[in-house]
Amino acid sequence: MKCKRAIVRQPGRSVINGLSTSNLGLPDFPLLLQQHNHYRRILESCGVELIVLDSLEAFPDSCFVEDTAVVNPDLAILTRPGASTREGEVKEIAPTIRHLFPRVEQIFAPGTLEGGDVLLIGNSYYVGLSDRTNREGTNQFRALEEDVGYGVEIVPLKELLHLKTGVNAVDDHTVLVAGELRSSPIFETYDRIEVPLEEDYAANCLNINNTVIIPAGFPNISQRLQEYGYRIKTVEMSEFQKIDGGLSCLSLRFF
Ligand code: CIR
Repeated sequence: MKCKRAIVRQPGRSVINGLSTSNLGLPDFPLLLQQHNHYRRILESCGVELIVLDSLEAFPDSCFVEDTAVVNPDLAILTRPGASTREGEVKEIAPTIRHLFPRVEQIFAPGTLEGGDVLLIGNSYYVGLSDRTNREGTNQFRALEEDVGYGVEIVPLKELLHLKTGVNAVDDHTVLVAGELRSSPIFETYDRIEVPLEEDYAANCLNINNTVIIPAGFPNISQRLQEYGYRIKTVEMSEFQKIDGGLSCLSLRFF
C-alpha cells in the first residue's frame, strides 16, 4: 500500500528515562534528536508527508507513536498499552487520530495491545501475544478487524518485546525474521530472510514505497537485502536502541 503520510512525535528531554531492558546506557539527548531529524528526512525522501506532534515530557516513551494506534483505510484503532507508564499516551494522540480517520475504535480494559505487536502484510494481520499485548486485547482487535475484512493471526511470543522486534515485511511475500521467530511455522508461507544473531536489531525495518529503511551499522543484512535487489536507506538509531526503540515504532504510517 502506498504510504503518503505519517505521524511522528518530537522526543522530549524525558526520553532518556524511557523504558529499557537493553543495558546500553542512557541515550544522549542531542544525538537522539539528530537521529530523529534524520529519520524524518528519510521518510520525507521516500515521499511521505509528516504530521509532527509536540513532545510530551510527562510521557518519556511518547515518541514511539506506533504503539498507540493501528490504522488502515477502513478503521483506526486506539490501543491500550500494556506498559502502565504509556497508557496516557493514547489520550494524547486520540484527537489527531479522530481528526484524520473517519472510523475510530478502541481497545478497552482489561485488554492491552501495543502497535509494535501488530504487523500487516497484504490483508493479513499478525498480532504478537506479548508482555504488552494480552489475549483479551488480541480478541478485541480480531473482532474489530475481521468485521472490516482483514485476517488476524495470533503469534505467541516468549522473549521478544514486540512482534515487530522479530519480524517485518520487506515486501508482500518476504519477511525478515530474527530471534525466536526465525523458526516460527507461522511465517513459513513467506520467503524468509533470517537475520543473524548479532544483527537482530535490524529485523525491525520499514518498507516505505519500495525503499527498505534499516538501522545503520548492520552490514550483513544491508548487503543481503541489496543482493536480493531491494533499494535500501539507513538511519542511525543507536540512541533509540538504548531504550528498546526500533525504526518502525517512531512513526505511524498511513495512506
Ligand atoms: C517501550 O519499552 O515501550 C519503549 N521504550 C520502546 C518502544 C518500542 N516500540 C516498538 O518497538 N514498537
